[in-house]
Amino acid sequence: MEITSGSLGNGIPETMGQNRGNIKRCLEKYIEKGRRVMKLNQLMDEMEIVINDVTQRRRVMEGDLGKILCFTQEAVVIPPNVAFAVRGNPGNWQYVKVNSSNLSVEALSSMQYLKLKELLFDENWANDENALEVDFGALDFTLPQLSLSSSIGNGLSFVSSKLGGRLNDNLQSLVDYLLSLEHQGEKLMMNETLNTARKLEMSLILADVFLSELPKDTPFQAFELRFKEWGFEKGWGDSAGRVKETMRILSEILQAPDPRNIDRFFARIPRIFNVVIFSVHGYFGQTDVLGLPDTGGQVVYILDQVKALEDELLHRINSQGLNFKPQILVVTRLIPDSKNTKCNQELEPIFGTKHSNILRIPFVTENGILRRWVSRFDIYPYLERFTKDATTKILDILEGKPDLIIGNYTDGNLVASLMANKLGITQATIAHALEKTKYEDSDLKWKEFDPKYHFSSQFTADLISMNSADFIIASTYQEIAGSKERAGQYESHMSFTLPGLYRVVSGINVFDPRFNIAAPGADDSIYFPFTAQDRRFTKFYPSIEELLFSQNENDERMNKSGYLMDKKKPIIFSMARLDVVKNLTGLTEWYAKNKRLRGLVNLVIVGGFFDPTKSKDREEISEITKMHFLIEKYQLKGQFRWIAAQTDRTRNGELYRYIADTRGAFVQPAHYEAFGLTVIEAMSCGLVTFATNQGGPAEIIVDGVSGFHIDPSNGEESSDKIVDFFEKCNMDPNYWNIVSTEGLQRINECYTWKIYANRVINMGSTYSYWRHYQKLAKQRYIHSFYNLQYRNLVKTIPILSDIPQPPPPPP
Ligand code: UDP
Ligand code: LCN
Repeated sequence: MEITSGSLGNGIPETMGQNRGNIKRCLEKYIEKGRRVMKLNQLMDEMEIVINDVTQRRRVMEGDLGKILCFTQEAVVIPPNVAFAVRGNPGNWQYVKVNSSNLSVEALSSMQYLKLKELLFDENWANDENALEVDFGALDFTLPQLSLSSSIGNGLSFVSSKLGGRLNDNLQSLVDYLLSLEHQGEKLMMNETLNTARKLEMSLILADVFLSELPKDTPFQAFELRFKEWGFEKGWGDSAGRVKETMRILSEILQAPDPRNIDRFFARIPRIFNVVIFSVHGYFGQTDVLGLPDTGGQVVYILDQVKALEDELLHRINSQGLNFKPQILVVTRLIPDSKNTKCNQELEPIFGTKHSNILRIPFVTENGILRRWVSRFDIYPYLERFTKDATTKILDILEGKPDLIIGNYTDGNLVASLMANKLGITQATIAHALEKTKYEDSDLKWKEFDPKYHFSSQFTADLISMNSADFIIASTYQEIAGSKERAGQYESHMSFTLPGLYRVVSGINVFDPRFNIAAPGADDSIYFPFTAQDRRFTKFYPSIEELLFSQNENDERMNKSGYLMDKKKPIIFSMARLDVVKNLTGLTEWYAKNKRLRGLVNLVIVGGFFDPTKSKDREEISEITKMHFLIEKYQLKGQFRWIAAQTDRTRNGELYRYIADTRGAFVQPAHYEAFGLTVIEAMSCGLVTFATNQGGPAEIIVDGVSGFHIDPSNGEESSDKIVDFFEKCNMDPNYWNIVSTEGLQRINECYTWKIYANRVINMGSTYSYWRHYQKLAKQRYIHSFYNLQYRNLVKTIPILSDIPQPPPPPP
């Protein structure tokens, strides 16, 4: 095997090794079934078939083919060639084509590799020399990028260090930026008197001498007028001591900009007061909405986020010596047919905040206001009009522009991009989940998926908003760049193809300094340790016991959903929306098949409805049916209880603790979980947690220390791991406590809303300045892409009507 390009590194062989015979047999096996995409596990399985001797197989794995396979994510087979997509490190991809006849190796560009994939799905298009290629990277070449995989997601510190260099050459840009600061028509920090770096420097020296004479706690108002004469406005601090510190930091920056001071200074600048947060789909409300279709962690996250951000803003505004009120508006869709929720109410104050509200704007179509709920997959045709109506209302309520717009999920991010771009406002995006990674080959097979999921519109919208955002907030590293084994959610948008539509040569770069990690937490007034007996919500005990154990023979629920015979057994518990990806039916089947586990513990599942006719969600309906089937097939009644979705968060908090009292465990078995708030909630209650190794939970939990990872693709291994734990607890009753305590410690150190809010507001301040370095050309490119691609794709999605539609004619 020969590598023809000298540029390949990172473990890819340079020269031919031994084992030619075995390598050839292996490649011949791969090409035997003709053209196809193969995943790593298939490649390994087929190798095992061909080379069944363990020693020989080890030799192959230590040799040239092994060096490729070790890092391969997938391969495209087009006889006589097999092309491998090799990922040496997070964010670092290389592509090689190996000829199965003569074992020659050729390095491919990502574009060449994508074309090979396309040949499998749309040959004519793949061969079209003028097929559309999307290349956002071509517009970013002048901007600095991170270079180390380990630094991905640490954009803010990188930006601070780069700003140092830029300020060295151009201090005036900082002066101009400070001169632009104002709120509600009031100038902040300084006025035109200080319009050059030199003048500013001189006045700072003067002010420093003056402040040194004053007691530290002298209020700003005491010297406000004197400061104004020198050109300084309010916003530097609430007291002489604080003002002096802020001015010193700026003086040091003007003398020699260094990243630490830049960080500290931007954290003090009065730049963010009013924030708009878009979360368009679902039933966005504060009560009785969780468990409704599409309404899950995103709502929980945003409501908790608002409280944390408001607290942080109030604290900062106070220490800046200002008395403005921060306003946060969560903007969502108004749903007239709101199922007894408040989702038909235009303005609703947010509990636990002083100045934050939910603003609801209806979807309008040619037929007027749309009354019904719309799935997040079908939502795109309404968004442009929604943005327009929302913008008018927001400007009216805030009496001006917001300072920061944060989008959530594809729909909210797109709306945020449109509004931010139109008004020239700093924009952040939050994915929660990028659907592309949830469904295997959703890009290659987009034509198959589109009638149901409209992924062509969704992926196009995602590309638009991730490229127009000033900064991107991620919950974990893995969300951006995955792990050693698996590509990250954003990483999967680096290069991909939608055959027949467009080829993404460069969609997003995970080394982009716009990426930042700020992990959410759990509301500590609801999710606190089970050991805090005096704080426990004992009033819920009767209703929780009823939920878990009622055995009323006439109870419709019990007959259908099972009951628990032995109340003394520990309970393993799971709660999620009843989507396929959450794999609650998978967990039920693992449990059902594992005799040891069934003998030791009960299983309780919360999610969905019992009656499939009550659901309007396609996936939920199929999962409900499957759950009923499993209960019957495995005769689960007596050991298993299925409880419908629960909308009361406070009681859910107590439910986690109740399960902890049984010395049970929370199990999160998802095929893939973008972040996983339930994992944080369970651990915050001190409940031992087993969670999927696919996605966020793999990073939240340190396996075997603060909880356990389970493999959703290997139910037998996973259920054995759970039962082994309970057996170990029977031998050593303290073992449960050790894992529980470690879990709590992990949460306190890394997953709190306070840490989150501080980071996000710092990002808002710094990127509001950094965004001036972004290129106009990129915005224009995004605009064209929106107009020429996105708008056309959206036209393929049917616009819903409130008038009941006749059933489709029989086939
Ligand atoms: N949840 C709930 N009742 C249910 C199912 C879920 O209150 O019947 C809550 C759960 O406590 C968590 C959120 O919904 O706060 C789910 O968030 P997660 O990140 O686990 O998943 P998502 O639904 O966002 O995919
Ligand atoms: C959406 C998801 O799918 C979850 O994994 C997250 O925890 C939730 O949003 C909050 O970000």
